[in-house]
Amino acid sequence: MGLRGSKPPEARVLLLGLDNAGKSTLLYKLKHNACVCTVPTIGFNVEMLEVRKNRKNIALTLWDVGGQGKMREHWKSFHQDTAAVVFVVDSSDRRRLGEARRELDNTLRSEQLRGRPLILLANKQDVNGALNVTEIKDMFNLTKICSGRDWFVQPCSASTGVGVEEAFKRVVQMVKLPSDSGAMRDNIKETVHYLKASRKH
Ligand code: G3D
Ligand code: MG
Repeated sequence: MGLRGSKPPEARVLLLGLDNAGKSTLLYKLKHNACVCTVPTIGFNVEMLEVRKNRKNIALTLWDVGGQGKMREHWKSFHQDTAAVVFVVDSSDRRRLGEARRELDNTLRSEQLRGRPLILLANKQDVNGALNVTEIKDMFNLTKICSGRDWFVQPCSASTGVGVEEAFKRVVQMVKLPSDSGAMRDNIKETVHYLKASRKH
């Protein structure tokens, strides 16, 4: 926390990806350096981490929005004021790579995410037969779909922790800071209200 209760500016990072990609495992690994048993995320998990960037403290809020089909339609309500997108891919699940690619394509088409950096995490590298970074880059056609934004592919394993710290450092480096943190906080509150309301239906 900042001095005398002053809050550091917040930057929202979206953790997206299909269900089972490893988003929740990654979030817990980052926050607690622990592997916990995850259950499919219904709704969202959010964690805040304080980091330093450009000699300032910033609070990164990492939003792990449920990846199951039903929740994906809500992803777009998180796009506003997003400082970076982290898209997690299960590199070992070749069957679902096409589906993951379509979701990433859709996400990057969002007007509100225009120019926002993308960090693609090629997760589950510990699994035999997982696609490597070059294969993932080609498979997702990243050079083409990421024109006009910074992007990076980081191999990692959320279970073993290999590559997780590097991924996070990369996120901090690439994140775009909001110009108005007050407005950002209001937006986060609004999003929480929106999701709570939509879960009741
Ligand atoms: P999600 O939040 O993206 O839906 P989870 O995914 O974090 O819930 O993870 C889904 C499953 O993948 C979990 O297994 C989790 O342990 C596993 N997993 C996550 N990351 C890795 C990884 O890097 N390597 C391996 N081998 N497994 C991983 P279960 O069996 O609990 O469903
Ligand atoms: Mg989850």
